[in-house]
Amino acid sequence: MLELYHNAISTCSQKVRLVLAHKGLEFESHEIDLFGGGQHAPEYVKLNPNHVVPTLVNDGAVLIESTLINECVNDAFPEPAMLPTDPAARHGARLWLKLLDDRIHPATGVVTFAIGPRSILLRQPKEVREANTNAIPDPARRAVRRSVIERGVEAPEFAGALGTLVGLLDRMEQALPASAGWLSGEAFGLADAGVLPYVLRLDHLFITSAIEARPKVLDWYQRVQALPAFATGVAAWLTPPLVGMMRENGEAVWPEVAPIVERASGRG
Ligand SMILES: N[C@@H](CCC(=O)N[C@@H](CS)C(=O)NCC(=O)O)C(=O)O
Repeated sequence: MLELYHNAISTCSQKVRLVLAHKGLEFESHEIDLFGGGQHAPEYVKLNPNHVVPTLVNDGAVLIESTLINECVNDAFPEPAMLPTDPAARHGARLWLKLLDDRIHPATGVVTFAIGPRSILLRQPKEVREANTNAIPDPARRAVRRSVIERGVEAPEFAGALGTLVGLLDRMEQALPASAGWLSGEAFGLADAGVLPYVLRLDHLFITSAIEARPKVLDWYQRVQALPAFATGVAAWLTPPLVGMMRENGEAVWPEVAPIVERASGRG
């Protein structure tokens, strides 16, 4: 019996739902309202002391950290396999996961909060917004969150973070085979499920042209979106009004964002 504490739009939740869906696993859903501060509720923090989603409960075992959750799901439910069998190829797939955890996820937080839900958060009463920001346990993350909500794309952290995400697209373009092929090796796997939400987020923030400018990334993105697991694990959870609002907010700041994308492109 699987129970997932997650959020529809959260990248880390999307990557776990993609893996669960690819393996045909159903779960009892507990949606956490991140804009409303549900991640800081005392009963949730008992499960996930980092105040973040997702958390998967598998037969009473509480699993946190999306990359490690997906590894555990792949071990516990081996079919279809989502890592190659060759040790060096497994290492290659895991390098993508390490890159996501080390650099891409923090950068995505900056870019997302500077553009996407910023308008919702700025409309909240200041004391609610401050209470939710102050509840973030890590002081560095707390400071960055405050900075990007207050200053948007003008925040000092923004350009570097967006450059890191453009760098991900460039790495993918270099790594993907000329036609078809996956980041995880022969088949769609943990690296592809891990990367997808971050490419999707760029799309949702109106940074779509950076994806379209890289033919192998675009082909990979379209092939992931055609998988049944994408429909079940990602698309079914997206609410068009929220995605539409994020895209509109992205379009509004595109004049400031486009030159940063341009400068970062091809730098690796
Ligand atoms: N390293 C964690 C990161 C989880 C994370 O940052 N989750 C975000 C959503 S994608 C979250 O819950 N954010 C709530 C907040 O920052 O207040 C993982 O991979 O599970």
